[in-house]
Amino acid sequence: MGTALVYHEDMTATRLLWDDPECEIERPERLTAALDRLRQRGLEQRCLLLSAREASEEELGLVHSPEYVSLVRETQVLGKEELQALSGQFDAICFHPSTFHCARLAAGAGLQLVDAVLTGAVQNGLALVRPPGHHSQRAAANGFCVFNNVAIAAAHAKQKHGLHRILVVDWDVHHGQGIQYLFEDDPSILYFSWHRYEHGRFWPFLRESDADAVGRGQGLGFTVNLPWNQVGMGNADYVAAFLHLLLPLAFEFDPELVLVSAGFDSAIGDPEGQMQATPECFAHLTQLLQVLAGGRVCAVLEGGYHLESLAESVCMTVQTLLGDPAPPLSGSMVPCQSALESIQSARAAQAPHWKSLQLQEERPPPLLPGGPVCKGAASAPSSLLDQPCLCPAPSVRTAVALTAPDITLVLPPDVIQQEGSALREETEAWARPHESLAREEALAALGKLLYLLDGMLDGQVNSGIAATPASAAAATLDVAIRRGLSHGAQRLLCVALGQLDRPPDLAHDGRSLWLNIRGKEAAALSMFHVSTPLPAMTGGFLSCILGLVLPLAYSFQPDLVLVALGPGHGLQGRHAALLAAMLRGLAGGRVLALLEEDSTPQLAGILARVLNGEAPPSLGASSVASPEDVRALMYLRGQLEPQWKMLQVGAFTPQK
Ligand code: X5A
Ligand code: ZN
Repeated sequence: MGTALVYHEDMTATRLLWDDPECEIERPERLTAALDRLRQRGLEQRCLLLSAREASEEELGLVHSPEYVSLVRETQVLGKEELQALSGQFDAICFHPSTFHCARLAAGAGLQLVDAVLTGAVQNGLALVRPPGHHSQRAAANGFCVFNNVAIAAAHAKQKHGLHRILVVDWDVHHGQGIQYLFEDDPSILYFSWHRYEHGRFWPFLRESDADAVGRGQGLGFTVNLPWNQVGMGNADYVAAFLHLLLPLAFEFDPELVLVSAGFDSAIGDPEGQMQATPECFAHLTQLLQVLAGGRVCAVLEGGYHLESLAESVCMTVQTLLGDPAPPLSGSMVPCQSALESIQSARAAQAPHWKSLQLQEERPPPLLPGGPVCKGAASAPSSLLDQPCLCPAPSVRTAVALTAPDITLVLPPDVIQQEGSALREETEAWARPHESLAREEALAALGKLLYLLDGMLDGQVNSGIAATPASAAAATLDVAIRRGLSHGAQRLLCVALGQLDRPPDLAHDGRSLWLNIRGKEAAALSMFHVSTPLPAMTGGFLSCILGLVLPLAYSFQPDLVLVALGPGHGLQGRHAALLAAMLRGLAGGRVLALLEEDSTPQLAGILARVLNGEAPPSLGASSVASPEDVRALMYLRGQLEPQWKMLQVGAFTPQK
């Protein structure tokens, strides 16, 4: 469906006319650096380019007062001294004669992007704009921001497109207090912001940036603040915030559109943020948001002042919007204590308003009494975590290798149906230990699977789907795991649904993590051998994915993922699609899905599209997790948290 890139070079016009150390970082080169890098990477060429238009005064009036719009209009004819005097009336603002024009283009760019997405011209997009918007208020410029681009886009999406639920994700390192003030009492706009806070000692020094500001009136619970009280937050902290705070609320909210206040001053190297997240992290954040709202994601640039870091992070965002898999995250995935405290206090503040956060209130007793069940290695295999992952630059994004290619299987043009098969002798050699693989059909399926897996391990193919004969699902999976581990995978994550047992002689050496989701009780036989029941309802399924599967997967940092839908997997198509879409964030998207031979073409089709980068369908309003689901999850968290640190979310303290 495509990705829009909205821009206009006039937005490079506004610049600082006098000495002001606070404003000087917001320079025209921010836009040119980002755009040049997009060109260099061949990303601009893959987008639908839209030339930004000016927002009308009526459109600005969606969130700003007429008097304020007039005041900004009048700056066009002011001289330098007058501009400087007027700028002084606001905090961190430096007007220029071109400010009004640029700010109208910035707001207009957001409107155009929303229109392009909501009319179906594109799936998603990015608006590269100056000046930024999220600090601007109904009648005030603030923090380099003149008109509130994202707030205007949200109000427009409601008014002109009749939307009822819009999620605004503000990943800029500053608190977008302007957006918060504008929608404080509006339950149709869920505003999430994380920001450098340092207990109130960081700009804009507001009490209402803290986690206990949760909205007012009808809007209670629709403002979500995650204050960072230390600098140096990194990839693990950001991903943990998404998994444990933003995404549970976002799925419960079920937005029709996601707007991103995409500031990149939260990235490594930025002088304002002083954070540590690498550019790849923004690929992951983007990919995680793309599972919402049917993939309708509109990102609008806010801050980002380190030109190199900004340019790289913008590329990561656009590349992901285009459907490319996110590159693996570097560094060990262990959230810091301060981040966990912040996430926990935000969860506690929001818990009264969100069912998905009320899970822990009942504090169930351990499922199995007695001592620790984890008998694996005592800590994460750090030496293994440091090994470089296989480098993905595949020419084929997704390949489908089914044994009986179904003509009713509708695939996107760039998903290929694989014809090839591994050599007969080789296939037989791998099949030999398994009686169930002796039959001709089983061998044929295995040959295709091995060929596909080799293509993935060689880096020619990124992701794929292969068939397993019903009678030989476990044996086929066993061969796939062994072959993966002996042909280049350093760490293999296997998510097995249904009746599939862990291959008995698979070593607990840290090279594979086995997660079985099936109808039995929760158990962690070692840190590399986990099983949990399959939740029946959407709410339980979501908390299993966000609270267990992804934290384990992000902690383990696999370079190959196998997802097997085995006998009796009981997974609904849309749930399978969501699981595949989210696992695609691991291993650079090197995900192989194994389906039972008699799976429907619908299931194969939806998985192929999702693995190829299409958004999974929305799940709709979801039920809450059942007490049994919650108990299983809590039990496994308790067992595995010491080893897999991304599972950690601090103890829940119920509010009065
Ligand atoms: C959009 C943005 C930052 C203002 C900082 C003022 N504004 N010290 O990042
Ligand atoms: Zn910022």
